[in-house]
Amino acid sequence: MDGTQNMKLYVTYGSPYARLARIIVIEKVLEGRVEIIQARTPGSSYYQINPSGRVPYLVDDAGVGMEDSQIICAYLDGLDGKPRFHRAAHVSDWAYLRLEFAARSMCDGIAVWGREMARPESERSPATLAHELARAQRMADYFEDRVTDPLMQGRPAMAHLILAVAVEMARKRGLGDLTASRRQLASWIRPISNIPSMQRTAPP
Ligand SMILES: N[C@@H](CCC(=O)N[C@@H](CS)C(=O)NCC(=O)O)C(=O)O
Repeated sequence: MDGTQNMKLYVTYGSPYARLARIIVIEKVLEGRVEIIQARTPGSSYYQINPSGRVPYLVDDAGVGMEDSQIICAYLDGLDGKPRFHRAAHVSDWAYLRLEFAARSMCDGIAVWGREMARPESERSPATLAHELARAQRMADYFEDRVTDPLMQGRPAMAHLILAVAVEMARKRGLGDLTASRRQLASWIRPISNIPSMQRTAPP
């Protein structure tokens, strides 16, 4: 490595999906290779770089761009040939994949809540907010029963990171503390929230 940040990761600091990519950059010691750039700043040409306009978006060493946290995290995690958060054993482990995709689904709903809350109050949809609040509560109940599963214990994989990022986003965006009165979820998230890469990427 020559210390040049050849890759570019476009983010917003409040996005849970961009946060996942930022966590992997830190965990895989890629900060010297990946420049983190805030997207969608006033007057920026981000829509010319990524026509979808979403974050995260990664431009690799060869200048090739890709969007979506799922592929970006897998790509960054696999650069050294030793993926830690995308284990070979998980690729066809349906029990693990069910948990990872349930966590993604929970995160998607909380992101919708966050987007709704970012609108002026008079433009918010009470029906959408109620729908997402109920979904988040159901998903938190689901994970309260599953965080003791060996697949959700031990070294974190993507399922762990996604669930932790979703729960922290809910708290930050005013949806509520989903660990309150969920004892298992509360003790599960504590050590994950304390991981330095989680702390360094906490939403503003
Ligand atoms: N499935 C995508 C979701 C990305 C996404 O929805 N990003 C949001 C920020 S949380 C975004 O950029 N929204 C802006 C828009 O849709 O215009 C992923 O995992 O990266």
